[in-house]
Amino acid sequence: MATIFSHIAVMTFPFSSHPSALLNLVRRLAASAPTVRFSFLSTAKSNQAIFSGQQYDNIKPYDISDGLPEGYVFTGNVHETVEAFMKDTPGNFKEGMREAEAEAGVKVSCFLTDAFLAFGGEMADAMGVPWIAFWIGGPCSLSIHIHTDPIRSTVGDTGMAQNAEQTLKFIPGMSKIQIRDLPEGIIDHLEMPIAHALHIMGLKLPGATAVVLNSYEEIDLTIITDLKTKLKKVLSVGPSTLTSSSPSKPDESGCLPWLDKHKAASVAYISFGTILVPPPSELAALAEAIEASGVPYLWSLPDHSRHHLPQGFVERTSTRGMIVSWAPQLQVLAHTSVGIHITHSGWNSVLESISYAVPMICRPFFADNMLNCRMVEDVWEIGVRVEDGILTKSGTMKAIEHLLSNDKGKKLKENIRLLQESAVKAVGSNDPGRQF
Ligand code: U2F
Repeated sequence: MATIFSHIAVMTFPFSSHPSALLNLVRRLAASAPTVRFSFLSTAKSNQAIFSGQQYDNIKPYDISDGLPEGYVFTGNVHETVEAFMKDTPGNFKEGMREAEAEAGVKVSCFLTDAFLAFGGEMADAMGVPWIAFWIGGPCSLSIHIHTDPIRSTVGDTGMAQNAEQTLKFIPGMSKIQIRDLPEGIIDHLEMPIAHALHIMGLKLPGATAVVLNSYEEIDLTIITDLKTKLKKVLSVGPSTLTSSSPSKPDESGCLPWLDKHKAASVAYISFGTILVPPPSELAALAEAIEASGVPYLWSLPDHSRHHLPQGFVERTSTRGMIVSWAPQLQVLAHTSVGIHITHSGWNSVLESISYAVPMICRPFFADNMLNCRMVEDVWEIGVRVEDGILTKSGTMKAIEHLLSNDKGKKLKENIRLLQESAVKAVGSNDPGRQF
């Protein structure tokens, strides 16, 4: 290991895809700055999952408290674990940082944090060092958090229902976004602890030395231009998909050889991200739609949800379907057989679909999902939202037909190819499949 000249404390929000996206960025930075030590502070569970035994010369993971009582058994409620963790901040990070400084023998001279952790800015201020915040979501959702107060004052006390269809045309680049697309915690559900943290984040980010976006400028030029007038420095470094050098996990279930057996652009890939499982009735409806449409499918579905599928569905569709508990999503979307992505519209999933030009069927659930879905359907026109926003048999079949149809589907495909081209150009790569 080279002599350490400076020391960066990296602070993660240890849930869903947040830590792995931040580690992707840190790996890129660490490779080009071998004399900088990156102390990666996260919970033991998250560090174990994302490092999975892998070691780096100048990135060192440190486990910090998750705030949960000893012997805690997960109840299925993610909000509970997020709340416990947030209550333990910033003390748990300060303790981790002291340990890292003692071991490295070099004081921390910069903070790189998940943007959710705005107290990282206060820690940096107190030490007189820079704060770099990483926004894992899209420019559109960041803009919402930066403009939370103007949105609240425009809507007033009348709430979501009264204003559902009102657009945010008073925010640059957001004229297609409606009030009903807003994440919880902007004008309703203000009691959620994460809502408070995100409001504070929106107020503090203008003080950050720089905000790093997991996106690229051409995708949302007007929004990013506006963000640049509100933030000191905006660095667009994505899509991280096209810049990372290894897939998240190996193809243990054999998805790729299975895909090899199918025709080009014929398979529907289904996944709802890292934390969400649709309600049982929607899982059943989706399965019925898949069966009736005859489309081949690859479904990433946690084991504990499989009993919600209609009886006999797996057997009846076994020659054209595969269900796995985890798929190597990047490689799956990069595979020529995949022609449809059925998704919750999490930002990483949307960016990955764009990176490999796979049009989407969106069933948004929470947080930024509704915003991303609106952008996909109405701004970029690279996918459709399922009818009435929920998975029904007939609505999902219509969406599948739409994507497979010659005229409408072709247009979506052309649009997403153009976005893919601009993404590839933005990260300076000629071949989006090069990392596999
Ligand atoms: C939360 O999002 P999620 O982590 O649930 O969803 P995504 O942002 O779409 O990220 C999912 C990642 O997990 C990977 C996939 C994505 O990189 O490639 N993955 C996989 O490799 N294999 C699988 O079988 C399933 C998933 C939140 F829900 C969203 O609203 C936010 O946009 C996001 C960022 O804040 O965090």
